[in-house]
Amino acid sequence: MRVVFIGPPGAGKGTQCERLVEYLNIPHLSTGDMLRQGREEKNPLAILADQYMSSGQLVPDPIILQLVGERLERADCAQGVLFDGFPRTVRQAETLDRTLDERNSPLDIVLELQVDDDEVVQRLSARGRTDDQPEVIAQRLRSYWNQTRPLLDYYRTRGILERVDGSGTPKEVFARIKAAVNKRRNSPPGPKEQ
Ligand code: B4P
Repeated sequence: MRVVFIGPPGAGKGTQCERLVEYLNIPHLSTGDMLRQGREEKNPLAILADQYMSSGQLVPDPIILQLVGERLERADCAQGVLFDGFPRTVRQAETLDRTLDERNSPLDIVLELQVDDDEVVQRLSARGRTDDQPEVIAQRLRSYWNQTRPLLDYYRTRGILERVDGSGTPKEVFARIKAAVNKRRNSPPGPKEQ
């Protein structure tokens, strides 16, 4: 399966993706993890990206698209992939669609993990990563509402969007995700929604 995970920062994407890749036995492509790993390895693109990440802004599309394009070339992505935190802009989504269409392997499902802003702030403040400072969290939420939320309509009109309630324990949330994924697996995509 080819799955996209969308949700505000701190919605639990990373937490749930770890479980889902194991369940579906597909590789996990997390742009956030790739950028952080690149930063550790002093990769020039990731170092450039760091100034955006540390201020809570989205990294420019060309940097992200280059990183993802290179990753998708690897053989393990041939049978399926879980995109975590990518795409985050309509331009990223359009580029991904074109790439997958060329391979005749379109997305199967887009999961929207829904958690309200207060809960997000609470979760991220408890984690304490360098970009989990209050003013950076506020900017990450603004980036989500302004640049990433429009993607939901993009995928809704394609008939592949599934909403999942991200509240409750990680186990409860994962049970809802499994149900949404299995519903799609057992029924082929319906006609496109208008
Ligand atoms: P990401 O690494 O994708 O980080 P995130 O959106 O903050 O989500 P994350 O995965 O960390 O949080 P999670 O919900 O799992 O992005 C970081 C930055 O990289 C972005 O701000 C941006 O600058 C850049 N970037 C990445 N991809 C990009 C792209 N495509 N385009 C442009 N820029 C890009 O977990 C949060 C916390 O909640 C954890 O501590 C977890 O333990 C906890 N938690 C999870 N589930 C919970 C539950 N059910 N109950 C309570 N706590 C829970």
